[in-house]
Amino acid sequence: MKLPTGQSGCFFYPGAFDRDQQKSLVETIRSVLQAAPLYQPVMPRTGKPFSVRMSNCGTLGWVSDKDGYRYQPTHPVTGEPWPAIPAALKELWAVVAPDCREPEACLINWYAPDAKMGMHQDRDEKTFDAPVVSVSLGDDALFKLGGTQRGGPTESIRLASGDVLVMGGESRLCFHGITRLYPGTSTLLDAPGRINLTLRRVTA
Ligand code: MD6
Ligand code: FE
Repeated sequence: MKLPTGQSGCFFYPGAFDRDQQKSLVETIRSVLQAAPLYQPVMPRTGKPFSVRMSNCGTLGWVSDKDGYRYQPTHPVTGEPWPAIPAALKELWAVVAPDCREPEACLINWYAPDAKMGMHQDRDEKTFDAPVVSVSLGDDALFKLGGTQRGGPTESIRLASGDVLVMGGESRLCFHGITRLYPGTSTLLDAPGRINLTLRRVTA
């Protein structure tokens, strides 16, 4: 995909997971969330809560609290190790990032209908050699994608259930965020809302 700012390495695969695959992925994520419940992260310093609730699977999980952003091997509330990354997601990684070592972290973001995600870069990993691979499930969302400098030109992509977005290469550090959801556009989940999964390699 050609970005407004010209970076290469960003790939969009609409409908990469069909309906049955999405259903099965949701069931798998539900069982992950039974072991590692969604919690409400807060912003470093300010302690302002995110509107998105989060959990993780993998050997490392991304967490945010008053002390900062980091990866850690255990759930911040239960203290338990994160569950393993489901096979279907490891298979996706092998297809879209065949030359990279296996993913270590899968961040699970849950959006209520009014939740958003501010513009950010994914830069807490020790290596940027591997892409971030994202899967959307449930209601459509508007994804805003810019360049590597905050405040530059952006474009918006409407992400639907089953879509996969890969941000690697020059696009790995591009700013991005979720502007809004379109509640009621998917019947995949029992209630309005959206799940986003992002797979990452954290260590070199
Ligand atoms: C979301 N996604 O789609 C938020 N990050 O809800 C991300 O923050 C993201 O989709 C890095 C690469 C791809 C992404
Ligand atoms: Fe991100």
